[in-house]
Amino acid sequence: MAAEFNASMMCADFGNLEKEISLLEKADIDSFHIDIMDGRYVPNFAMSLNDLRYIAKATTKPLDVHLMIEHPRTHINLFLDALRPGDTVYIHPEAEYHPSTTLQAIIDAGMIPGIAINPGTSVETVMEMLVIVKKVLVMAVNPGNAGQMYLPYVGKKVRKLLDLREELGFKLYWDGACGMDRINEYAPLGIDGFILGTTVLFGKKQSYQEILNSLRELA
Ligand code: S6P
Ligand code: MG
Repeated sequence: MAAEFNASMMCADFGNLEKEISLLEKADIDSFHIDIMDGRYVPNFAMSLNDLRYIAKATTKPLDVHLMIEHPRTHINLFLDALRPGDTVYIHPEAEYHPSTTLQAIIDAGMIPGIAINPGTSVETVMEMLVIVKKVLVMAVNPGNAGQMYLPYVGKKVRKLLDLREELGFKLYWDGACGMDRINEYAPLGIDGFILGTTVLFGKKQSYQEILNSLRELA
């Protein structure tokens, strides 16, 4: 199956958000990736609840909410209430005392549960959660900022996760420093999707349509 392409909306032009959403929809983006931060779990703020509410109203495409916040269980209902059934919510297991309780709350609300795995987190430490979740977001950069350098040691972990994917039944997505080179290398291995930010999609001379057309030829 062809890989999905999701737009990392923290990289969009916030002065023209409505237009950005409509151009990405016309280019047939698969979903909108929304990076929620608290300035504590990661050293940045990026997007927040009102941004999520706005995008949820502006599109019928699926949303992909990446929670980079401490103890997401405390505020999870605020986010779940802003979503539609079938949207995805990723948490970082390190940010929660009891991550599987939070994942259960996401499942009970009718959303797709996911975990994000940091570059420094090994597969072994999240093995039990891999059984529960439907999606895994593998971070190729440390969470918090767009435009960072790819951390090549993550490649070995991606291959390990691809091996486990069939057995455990989750989908695998790539987040961070994702360009043509990464897509060229990892799409043929069967990765399910890529989160696109400043590396390949935003702030370029080509239109979203042109960029996504050439990425689809690769994947
Ligand atoms: C990072 C965040 C990501 C970035 C995206 C940016 O904390 O989770 O979703 O927004 O990776 O992409 P790029 O190509 O600028 O690294
Ligand atoms: Mg993200």
